[in-house]
Amino acid sequence: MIAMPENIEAQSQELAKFAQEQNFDDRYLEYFSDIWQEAGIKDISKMTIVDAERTMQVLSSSEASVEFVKAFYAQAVRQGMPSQVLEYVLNSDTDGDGRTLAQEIFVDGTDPFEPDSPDVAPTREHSRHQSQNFELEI
Ligand SMILES: [Ca+2]
Repeated sequence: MIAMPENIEAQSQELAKFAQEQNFDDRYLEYFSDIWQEAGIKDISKMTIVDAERTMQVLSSSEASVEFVKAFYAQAVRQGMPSQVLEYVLNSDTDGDGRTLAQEIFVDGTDPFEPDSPDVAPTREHSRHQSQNFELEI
């Protein structure tokens, strides 16, 4: 289940370091607080694994970017998220693609809540077709 336990401490430190370097603006902080609220968490320092699951569900159902997910948990670290909860989050593989959240946000740069298939690039074929085909409807 746990993919790389020997690195979890390093990953936690990495996130903590990232948190120190960040200066989130008010807009970000507002998004964060929406997520805490939606997940029903009032005190980050008393978070449990169940709470962590809920934050991941909320992030997963929102259209959060990788950067946002990283920033969100970095801010949580700053606000005292318990280390065992952080480790749980970092080790989680919500999308079941075999890569942990930590691997996805630090190494792959992929969405930790969506399985990725990098070999399947979206086709651009019809964008050209569409532009030739516009209609003046207004
Ligand atoms: Ca994954």
